[in-house]
Amino acid sequence: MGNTKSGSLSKELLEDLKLNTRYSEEELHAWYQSFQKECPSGRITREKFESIYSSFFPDADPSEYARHVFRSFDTNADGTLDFREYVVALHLTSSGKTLQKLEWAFALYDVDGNGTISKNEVQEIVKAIFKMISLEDQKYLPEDENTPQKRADKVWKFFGKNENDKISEGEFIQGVMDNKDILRLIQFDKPQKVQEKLDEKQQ
Ligand SMILES: [Ca+2]
Repeated sequence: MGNTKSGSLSKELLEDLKLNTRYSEEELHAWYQSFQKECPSGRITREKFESIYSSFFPDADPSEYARHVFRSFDTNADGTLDFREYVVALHLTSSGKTLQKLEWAFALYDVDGNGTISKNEVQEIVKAIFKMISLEDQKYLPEDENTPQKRADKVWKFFGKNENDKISEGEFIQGVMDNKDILRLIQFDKPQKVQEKLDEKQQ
């Protein structure tokens, strides 16, 4: 592997990222600098990722959710993210096309990576999402979705599934596209806020 000089973004990688994300050359250079500073090894470990994520949620416990997000980003499952994986992932989850975002959401929910989503997997992610919502905010959730169990039941019912059924990627994407309510139930509803903080951090 051609290891590029530390401190500068290789031309190849720059072209690649300009093509695959919405970020400009200037932004990518700036991101790269701060990435190098935070992660001199050129890779973000899961622990580092969790600690960055946690700093956005002082009143809650996002470590479980961060662990799932990290897994969904770490596509070759080597336990770290390099600069390219990191930038592409942030692009996809913040400003990617709807289909790309839903493919990512499917990967997030497919905890064991076997290509289908089980009800247990929905419960696991929803539980992690709840840990990021402060107890105060949880009081304002609608009655039929104010616990992880109720919310998972609601999602499962929407897809018309029996307890032991599975959801395929195609069904998942179609279902969410057909019903905005489901999108709201499956996602953590402050992604914009998180993104703003991430952007701030990159300055
Ligand atoms: Ca699965």
